Amino acid sequence: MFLDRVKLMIKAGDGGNGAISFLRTKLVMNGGPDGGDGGKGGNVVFVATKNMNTLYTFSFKKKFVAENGGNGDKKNMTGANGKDVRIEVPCGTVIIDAETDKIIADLFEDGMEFVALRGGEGGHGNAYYKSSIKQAPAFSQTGEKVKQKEVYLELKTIADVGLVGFPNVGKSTLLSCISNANPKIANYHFTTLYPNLGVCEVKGQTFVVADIPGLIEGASKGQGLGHYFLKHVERVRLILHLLDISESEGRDFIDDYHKINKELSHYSAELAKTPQVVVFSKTDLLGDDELKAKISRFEREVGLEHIEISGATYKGIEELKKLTLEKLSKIPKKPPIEVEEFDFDRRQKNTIEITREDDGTFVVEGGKIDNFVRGVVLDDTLSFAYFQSRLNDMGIIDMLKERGLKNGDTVKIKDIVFEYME
Ligand SMILES: Nc1nc2c(ncn2[C@@H]2O[C@H](COP(=O)(O)OP(=O)(O)OP(=O)(O)O)[C@@H](O)[C@H]2O)c(=O)[nH]1
Ligand SMILES: [Mg+2]
Repeated sequence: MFLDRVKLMIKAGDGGNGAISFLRTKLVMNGGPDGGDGGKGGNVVFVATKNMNTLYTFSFKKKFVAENGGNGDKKNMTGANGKDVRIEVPCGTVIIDAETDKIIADLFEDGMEFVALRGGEGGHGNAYYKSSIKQAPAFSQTGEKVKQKEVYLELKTIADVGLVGFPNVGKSTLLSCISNANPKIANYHFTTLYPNLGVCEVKGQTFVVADIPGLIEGASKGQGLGHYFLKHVERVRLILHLLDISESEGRDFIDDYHKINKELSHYSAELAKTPQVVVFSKTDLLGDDELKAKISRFEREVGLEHIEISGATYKGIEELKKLTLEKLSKIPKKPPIEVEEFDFDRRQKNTIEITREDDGTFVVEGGKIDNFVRGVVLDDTLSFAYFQSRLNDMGIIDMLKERGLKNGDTVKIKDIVFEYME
């Protein structure tokens, strides 16, 4: 099975909670606060590897969750940081935000890494809150909770060369002759059901060849499987366009040439501009004179660079490998897909927004608030007093007053609802 688009659920680890603890030893009865901070949650990291070429593994596993940070402990022990979850994907995997459909990364090169989601921050332990006024804070901060997200992975194969042509023209045969790949070859249409990749070596240099199956007339409009696979030709630098010059299936080979090109240009204007070399296959099935006559006709009517091969006798195979390498040396690598400036893992830590409900209640929201209320323990007077004084320090009371806050008005901050008193 070939899988080149999947939806995954990913989640970074939550931060660990800070601890509440006071030092107690034989010698010190009522020591100071020593609750340690919580550890940071693990990240979600995607890693490109050349050892995979489909997204097949994701048909079983679609959920990836990084480890949560450990909670802080007594004796100022910081919680352990959560382990990252590392997701290996084939080179050429594009990561798309399922919510906005925006591309967030293009992992085009082996070893490339992308941190998609960062783990939550650990909460501070009560030791952190000790000050000259609060000698014994009996509260700590909870770890930052992070949300899960959904992404699509879409594979746009990274190959240097794409083999295109009608079914049965000998694409897989050619791939098996020039590379280490061992594709299925048979005398019927759609033998190959998904793109095969092979590495071809010439004079100590290598390039990657992809056999793109299923292209037929109407492919760009969704006929057959071709349209589905055209995205794998998008990034090739050179197209080897195979034409069965023996016309073993009764079609006109020049007609085939135009039809395939039409599909490529319908799919994308960019693809139509990709340099091509025409490869005449199955030349062993023609006599010399017949072959010559057909080639002259092609030269008159089309006039594109071409080469003759036979997968049966190996004629032209070495020449084709050398020609391909020579061509590639002059064509620059395609750049990765441009990714828009966009923070997928957006956490607006500094925002404060004030709105009013129908009954006049003031609602305070925003990233800064999320962070701040993590430390409030409602049934602890010290903690609540700390919360109130921080509301002043942070300028939130002033902001509320600007919006018309008066004595007796109700204020809602996350789960905390209180009546304002000057
Ligand atoms: N005589 C001869 N037969 C060939 C040559 N190349 C391929 N064939 C035969 O043509 C048939 C189709 O070859 P494949 O390589 O499977 O063709 P394909 O283009 O990959 O076909 P699909 O995967 O169906 O798109 C097989 O029976 C091959 O043995 C050739 O150069 N000469
Ligand atoms: Mg094939």
